[in-house]
Order: sequence, then structure tokens, then C-alpha cells
Amino acid sequence: MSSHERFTPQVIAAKSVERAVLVGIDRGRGWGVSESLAELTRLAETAGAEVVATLTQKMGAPDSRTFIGKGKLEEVAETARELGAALVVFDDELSPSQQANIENAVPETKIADRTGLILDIFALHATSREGKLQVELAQMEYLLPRLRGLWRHLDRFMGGGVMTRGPGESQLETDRRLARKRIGELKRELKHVAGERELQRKARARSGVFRVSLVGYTNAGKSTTLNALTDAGVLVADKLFATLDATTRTLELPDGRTVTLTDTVGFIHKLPHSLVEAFKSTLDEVRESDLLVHVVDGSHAQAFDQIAAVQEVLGDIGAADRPALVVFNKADEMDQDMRFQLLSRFPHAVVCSALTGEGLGELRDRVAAEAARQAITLTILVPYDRGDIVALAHGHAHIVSEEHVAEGTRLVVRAGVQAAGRLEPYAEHRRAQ
Ligand SMILES: Nc1nc2c(ncn2[C@@H]2O[C@H](COP(=O)(O)OP(=O)(O)OP(=O)(O)O)[C@@H](O)[C@H]2O)c(=O)[nH]1
Ligand SMILES: [Mg+2]
Repeated sequence: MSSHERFTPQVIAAKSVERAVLVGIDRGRGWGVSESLAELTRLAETAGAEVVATLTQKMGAPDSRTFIGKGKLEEVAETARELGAALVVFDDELSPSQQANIENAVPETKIADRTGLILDIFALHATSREGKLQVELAQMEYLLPRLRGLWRHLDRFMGGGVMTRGPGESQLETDRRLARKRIGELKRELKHVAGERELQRKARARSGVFRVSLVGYTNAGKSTTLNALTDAGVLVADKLFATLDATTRTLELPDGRTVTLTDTVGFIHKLPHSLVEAFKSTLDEVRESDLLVHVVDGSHAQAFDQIAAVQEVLGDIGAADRPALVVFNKADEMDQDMRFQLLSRFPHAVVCSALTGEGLGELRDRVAAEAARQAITLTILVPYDRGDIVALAHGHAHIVSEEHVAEGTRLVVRAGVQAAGRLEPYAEHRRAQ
């Protein structure tokens, strides 16, 4: 095996603390640059780096060649040199060519971006086999188009020039081929590993039990909420992306009804697309949930921005249409004014503290009310010429089972009052849970 037969993803943060300079652009809209850089600081610290400076530049859109302007880039190089920073992190995903150009302009320094940092944290925090495979897949997808950048780096190290170009290019081809091969292997392995969880998920779907998923921004308190409601014993930590695996527990509600409650990976502003793709099967549970409990850190100054970021990811994964209940957590850290502001924007939200238990009774009641509202189970028999009714059931009800019989399609569905009313004419049985 040649020394390049194995391709290992680059690890941004080394074991020892690395000094880092952060760079962001102020677009004058959307998230404020200082808030975004404060979050990037937390990400950098979580990955094991120490932030020694942050630099910003005002511009409507990033420069297509170097992300920030040339002058600013020189300032970044100068700052990194003066402060002995080995790492410069940009607050947006850099294109492969931007990355290569910046590497040329800021020599002797590792150049990373928000995406690379998030991927690095995921790699540090992944514990299950599936989680590790998902993260490696996301890393490889991210690295594949950037392999050229790594090679340019090496070429320069070797002195560059005519003699190094040939072998460099062919080595690049080899690396690309190996990376693609690994991506294929990872996808196959993931399919295999996800099999068991898939089976459980499908069994839950068939059982018709009402399924609730906790979704929300990282560090909002999803795992703490699951633990408080079900004694699940899931890891809780004051760090970003503490838990990556999905955990499902049974939750008994005050009215005697039983539902399942799933805690899943947290979201973030500018969540890398490769991660969303790689975590697709973990996020299937969210997409298929009957109810999303959107946990928000109500004590955070960016609570509303974080809600918008979560809604964006929910849209990306095809879960935007799921019924959602907004929960403002960390009530123990809120003052009266904050509560008022949160509730005036989201009047139907629940305010609670998973830490002190305040408001958890109301949360249980509200979940029970949602489950009751959506809980009419119908067995319908739809003639084959009424494909529109089958489509209606798929679009607006939960399909418990579906079979094709001589007279048509027989479906067992669970639906809310409205959809149930429209499907009722085809009912064989009707049952309210
Ligand atoms: N003060 C206060 N802190 C809380 C509350 N709920 C959770 N926390 C803290 O917030 C931090 C994050 O909690 P987690 O439950 O790990 O958050 P998460 O949403 O699961 O985060 P990720 O798994 O990283 O996406 C921990 O330090 C918790 O102790 C609360 O109601 N009040
Ligand atoms: Mg968690």
C-alpha cells in the first residue's frame, strides 16, 4: 500500500489548544456579525481552539476570489502572525477556490471555515457507530472538492515548479478516486448500520402511536427536556452539539395516553448541507413525527434568530409542514420582560424550565391535547378510481397501514378532525383514541 492509499480527513483542531483568528463579514442584514462571531467563538472553543482576535469587514456579498477584500486579507495575515495564531477561521463556508486563494495569501497558517469547524465538532462528539459513519461521510463530501487546495499546499512545500506538477496532479486524481471510493463504502455501511433503527422506526410508524420529536437549536435544552420528562439519562452538556444520536423513549401523558418522544441532533445557523444529507436517516424520525416540540433557549438574546434558523433546517429536511409546539425553555434564566417579549411573538408557546421543572406539567398537557386533536383512527376503503382520496390521506393523515384488495385500497389512517371529516365517507371503522 502506498503512503497515499489511505485518505484521512484533515482535523482542524489539534489536541493542544490552538490560537485562532476569526473572520466574518458584516452584510448589514440578517444575523449581526458580532452575534455570529460570538457563536463561531463558541464553536472554535468547543473544537479546542482559543480565539485571540476577531476581524470583520462590511460588504454586501463575499468576494468571489478571496471572500474578504485583499487589504483585509493582508490584515488577517498580519494579525495571525503577530498573535502567533496557527488557525484562521472564516464565518461562512468558503468555496474550494476561495480556500486555495486565501491559503496562498496567508501562508504557514491553517485556513478553516464554519463548516469545517462544525464537522470537526461532530467528529469529536460522535459516539455511536452510525454517528461516526455519518460524520465521516459529511467530512468526505466536504473535502472531495477541496482536495486541490491541499495539493497546492503540498506543491508549495515541495518547492512547486515544473517537476512537481505532474506527480502532484496524478496524486490528486488518486486521492479523488480514493475519496469517492470511501464515500461509496460509507454510504453502503450506513445503510447497513441504520437498518436496525430503521426497523424500529417503521414498527413505531405501523403501531400508530403518536410520535413526538424534540427539535431545536443546539444547546437549547432538548436532551434535558427528554430526561426531565422520561428519565432517559441522555448526555446533557453546556457545549454545542453535545448529543448527535437520536434517542426515543415512551412518555406517559396525564390523560393516560402513551406517546413516543425522540431527542435528536441539534441545528445551527448555516448548518452545513453535507451534514443535513449525512444525517438524513436520523432526521427521518423528525420528518415523520406527528408533532414537533420546538425547544428554544428563551433566555438567549438570539432566541428569535435561532427559531428562524431551526425553521430553515426543518424546511430543508421536508418537515416544515409538521405541526409544531414552540417551547421557551430556561425559564429560570428569564426576567419578566423577556417572557413578555417571547409570548407576544409566540402567544401559544409554553414557557418552561427543564432544569427546575417549572412549566413541564403544562408541556405534558399541551402534548396530550395535540395527540387528542389528531387522534381519530379510521379504516377506509377507497375504490381504485379515487386516487385523489388516497393522495388526500397521504397528505393530511398518518398512514398506519395500506393494502390493495379487490375492491380498492384499504387504509388505516390516523387523522385530525378536519382530514377525518373528508375521509369519513369511505370509512369502514372509526375509532377515537
Ligand atoms: N438554566 C437552565 N439551563 C438549562 C435548562 N435546560 C437545559 N439547560 C442547560 O443547557 C445546556 C444544554 O442542554 P442540553 O439538554 O444538552 O441541550 P441540547 O438542546 O440537547 O443540546 P445539543 O445536544 O448540544 O444540541 C446544559 O448545560 C443544560 O444544563 C433550563 O431549563 N435552565
Ligand atoms: Mg442534546
